[in-house]
Amino acid sequence: MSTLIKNGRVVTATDAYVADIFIEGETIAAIGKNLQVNAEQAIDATGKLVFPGGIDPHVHLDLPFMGTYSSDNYETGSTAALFGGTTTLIDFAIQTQGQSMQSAVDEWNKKSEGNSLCDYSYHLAVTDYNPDTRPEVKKLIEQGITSFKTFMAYKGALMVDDGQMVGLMHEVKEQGGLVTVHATNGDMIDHLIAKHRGEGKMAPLYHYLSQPEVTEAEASGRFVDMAHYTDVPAYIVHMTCEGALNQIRQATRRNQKVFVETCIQYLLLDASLYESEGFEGSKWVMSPPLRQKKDQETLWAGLNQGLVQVVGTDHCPFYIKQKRMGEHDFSKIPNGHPAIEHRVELLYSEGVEKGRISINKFVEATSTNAAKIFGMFPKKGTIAVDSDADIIIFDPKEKHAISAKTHHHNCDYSGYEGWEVTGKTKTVLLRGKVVIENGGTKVNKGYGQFIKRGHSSKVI
Ligand code: DUC
Ligand code: ZN
Ligand code: ZN
Repeated sequence: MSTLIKNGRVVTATDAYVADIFIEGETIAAIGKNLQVNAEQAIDATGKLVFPGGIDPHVHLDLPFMGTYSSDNYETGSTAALFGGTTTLIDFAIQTQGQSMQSAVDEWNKKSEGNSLCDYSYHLAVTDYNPDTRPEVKKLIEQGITSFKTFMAYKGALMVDDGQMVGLMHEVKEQGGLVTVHATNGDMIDHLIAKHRGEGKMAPLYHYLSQPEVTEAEASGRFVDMAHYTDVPAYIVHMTCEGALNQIRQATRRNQKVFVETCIQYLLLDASLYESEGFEGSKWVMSPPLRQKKDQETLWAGLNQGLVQVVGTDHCPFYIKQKRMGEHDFSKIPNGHPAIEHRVELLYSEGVEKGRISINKFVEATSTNAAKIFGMFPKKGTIAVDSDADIIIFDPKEKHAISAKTHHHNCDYSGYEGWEVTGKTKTVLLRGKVVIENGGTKVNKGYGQFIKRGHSSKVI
């Protein structure tokens, strides 16, 4: 199949110009003005923006967590992703303590294979690093799983101690991978949760008050120091606050680069939502929690200063009835919320349209930097000759409102209900095929492929 996208404004991390894009098979064959080619189909993109397909590197599909499962599986989650312009997602295959890393990959393959509409990969979430599991790092990198996630919180289930962290970092550095982290001080948080519960403070607000900024700043600093000592490529997921970002800023003085991801909710929403009526605040119970308005400003500044490279989602939806597991105890509310469908449109509307970031920065943060950091560039993350034809055709003028009534997440609420957004994903191509058009999907589950990723670097 060949396709000609005509007259769109092609925007990459560095350029913006009007051109035609000629696609043959799965990849881009030519880009230029008034291309004279014989294409089997043509798409008129006049007046539209043409972006590289979005990459969300922080997604949890069908995740067993806190006594339940996140409510989007590969079929529903990848469908929602495509509707919003995300063509590749990276999920977390989570090792069960006492078992191998490979068994986590096998378990996640059962969830994903034949079910995804978009392309996907996994980070391997290492919860048990020991002499038996150490040789698996090399084997996973050979399979194209080159990033290793760690948790500094959730003791007894996911958390690794500092000895395991440093051991893993040495090995990952040796084998050419990247270590990522959920950086919050688990022991301190567990103490604060127990304290609040002991005082009978059970409302969703106490989820927030059990994870103060210092818990994230301290753990981020500790992680940065261990990464510096071991010299491993490193990445902090879902950063929320000024205190944590200051640790990164400080590290730049010794010329250390640690990559930083924030998530769209931390740029746009704040902790006042935890004071909503009744149990409403549970909709935004996630870890780390939403922060203050001053932290939002810090994160926007971090994007512009090049300290924050990626905007993800930590998409991890639960139905209200699942959230009600913690109706009388905030510590039992499943952590997470739906977001994958709206990341690209919200960042465009609130970032580019409102003048907070440039359109090139938007492409970097939604696509290019994740492709570079996670070993998929230039196959993914840009619009260039020989790259995969993963493309969003975007109407920058169309206004619409976000609602659980119209979203494609398998979830009965939206954290952004009623938000007015300017700019809409109209048509999406994934590896040369139109996958979203006229408000519908054009492919079936199973079209999405596992993407083998390459080695990591400390610089992009
Ligand atoms: N945070 C969440 O909110 N959900 C899933 C895991 C996590 O770290
Ligand atoms: Zn996390
Ligand atoms: Zn997560």
